[in-house]
Amino acid sequence: MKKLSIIGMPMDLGQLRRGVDMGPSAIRYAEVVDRLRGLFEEIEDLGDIPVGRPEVVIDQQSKLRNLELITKKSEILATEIDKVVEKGSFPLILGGDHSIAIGTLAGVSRHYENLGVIWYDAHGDLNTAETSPTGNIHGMPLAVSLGIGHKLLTELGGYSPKVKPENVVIIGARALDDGEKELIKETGIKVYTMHEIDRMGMAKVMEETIAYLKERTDGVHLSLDLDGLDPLDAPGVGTPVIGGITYRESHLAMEMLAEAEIITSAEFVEVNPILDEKNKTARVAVELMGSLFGENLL
Ligand code: 6HN
Ligand code: MN
Ligand code: MN
Ligand code: MN
Repeated sequence: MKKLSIIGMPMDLGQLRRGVDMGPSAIRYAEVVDRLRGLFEEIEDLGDIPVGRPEVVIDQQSKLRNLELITKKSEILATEIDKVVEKGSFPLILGGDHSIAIGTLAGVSRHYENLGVIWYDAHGDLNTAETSPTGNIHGMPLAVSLGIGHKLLTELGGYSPKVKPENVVIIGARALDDGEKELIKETGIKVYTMHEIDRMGMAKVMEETIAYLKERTDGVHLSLDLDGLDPLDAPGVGTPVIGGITYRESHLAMEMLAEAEIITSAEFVEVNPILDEKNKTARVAVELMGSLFGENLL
């Protein structure tokens, strides 16, 4: 695509560790615009959606932490993204914790008949208020986008679901909760856990993913949680899980997506500079964006 629009979503309300609200700043500090400049005809940075840093409010009825605020802020994000897609620009969203995906997908998906989603993550983010071990909404955005969860969230943008289970591919899973495993079995979502990545290799995983999504979708959103990578390569995340995808495997995955030209929107989430080592995780995020947008293609 010719034009890229960057939007920062400094929201940390989907979990309990403060600091992930500084993700967009850390990614900009890692020179995201400079890195991507040659890869687009035009890049605009639309700045951050104002979120603020309110104290934690627990929704007593549903036990969903910060439900109202997340809903409100996600609506604003969805509206901004909708405008970006409308004008034919590629939306790149900088998180923020993974709860931002609820707003991202609400803004993007209305423009597609069959949006595909690649969920690159150590986690499934398929919890509901009933199955969640924490009440943290960043563990729920994929379920919400499938239309499963609290109505305030699933109905965001005035339509539901945002994605069909058969259009979703999870890559890198290694910390699935019991309820999430059940939901995966029920819905038939395609999942490549670390086990499959080890057995098949990342190249085969991506080949299959690309072929699968290409034949059934008319656009693909990449939701990349930095904790999908191994904490050695991406230490600045709130919920690290050892034994993750390596730096090189991740670049290979991004390069194959660039070659296939299937990605139509993307978000990079869960970068927490407070927990990071000299902004390493933000730098890795920017490097992966470079590969995703084709900097290594001849
Ligand atoms: N993320 N499954 C755990 C929960 O609280 O539901 C962890 C979720 C992590 C979410 O990393 O985006
Ligand atoms: Mn529209
Ligand atoms: Mn996640
Ligand atoms: Mn995760």
